[in-house]
Amino acid sequence: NACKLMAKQKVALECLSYHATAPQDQTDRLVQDAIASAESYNLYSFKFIDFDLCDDDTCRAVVRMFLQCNLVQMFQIPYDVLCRWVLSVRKNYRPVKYHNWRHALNVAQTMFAMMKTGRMERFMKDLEIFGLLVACLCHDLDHRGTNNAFQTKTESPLAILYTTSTMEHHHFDQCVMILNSEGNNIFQALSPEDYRHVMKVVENAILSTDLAVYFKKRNAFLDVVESGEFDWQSEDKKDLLCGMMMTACDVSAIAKPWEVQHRVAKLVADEFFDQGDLEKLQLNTQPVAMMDRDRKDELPKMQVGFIDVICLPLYKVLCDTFPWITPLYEGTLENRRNWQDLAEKV
Ligand code: 5BB
Ligand code: ZN
Repeated sequence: NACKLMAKQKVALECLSYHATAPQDQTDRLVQDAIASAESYNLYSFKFIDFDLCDDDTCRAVVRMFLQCNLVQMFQIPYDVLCRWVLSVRKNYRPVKYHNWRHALNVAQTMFAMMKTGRMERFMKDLEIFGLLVACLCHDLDHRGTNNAFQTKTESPLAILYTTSTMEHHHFDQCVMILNSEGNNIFQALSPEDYRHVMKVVENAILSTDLAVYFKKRNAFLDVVESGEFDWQSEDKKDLLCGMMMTACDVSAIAKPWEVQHRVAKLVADEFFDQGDLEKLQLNTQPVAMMDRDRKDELPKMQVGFIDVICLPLYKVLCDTFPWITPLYEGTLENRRNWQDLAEKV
């Protein structure tokens, strides 16, 4: 426990020097900005791409999603607080190759599209939609481009603090820290009961983005679906569903048009290779194939494995239950064919 306390202090100190919320002039500018339509940002589409958006537009697109879900009015979010919070969240992502603010935006947009175009909002309470959007935007906060196994291997303070789902606990901590910063609490008008509920939704959702948690919960989810009970209202079932939706959004780059998927997979690979380099240099160990630059020819084969083991089973069961999200399944199948073709060329 003394160990944990030390670790906590180390993490706190490290974060103190890095963390800051958005400055007032930046907030003022976003508050004044006109927010373009959801259609102009292509927010309703499962083929949404962030590549052509400038940094300012990424924030405007997020504000548009909140407006479009009527969350500002419904939960009386002061508009300047919403704008400051969005900018603060963006600021607390690091400029790593894949797990950066753009990834968070894409995950949130897929959640928005699943709710609206995928017609899943009818199974959710407004407060849960609010919580899920927040969770998507915050789910990888302060990611360092290295995974849980790396934290454990390097005995990082974070790994001492949290032995399982190390990074995901940290992402949630960062999320809470931003909300608790002056002028950033978009939940400020909620009743104590709603506040507790939405924080529970956010926590469950962020912790569910650990792939280990997904594997642990997937069978329970399949059981619920197979039992044919479409009553998603009970608490545990709702938590399971929210967790599966988070994973579906987190990996949704795999369902994008081929050119986009190809480009994003390169970013994922580059981040993995950077970790592999650290392992070779700092730890003097041989990284797994996925993180070994010298084995980049195996990328197509690994993507096929990723699709078969993680993505298609998830999208299949979700589509069987919620048919309007089928574009995620079809897009993934199409990319599987492309990766398989490339794998056969090597
Ligand atoms: C994933 C689970 N892992 C513990 C072992 C490796 N696998 S994998 O074989 O399915 C795999 C997945 C192998 C290579 C991969 O990318 C090579 C570029 C991927 C992969 N993962 N491909 C992707 O396009 C994406 Br998106 C992802 C998800 C990456 C983030 C996963 C973060 C989980 C948080 C702990
Ligand atoms: Zn993520």
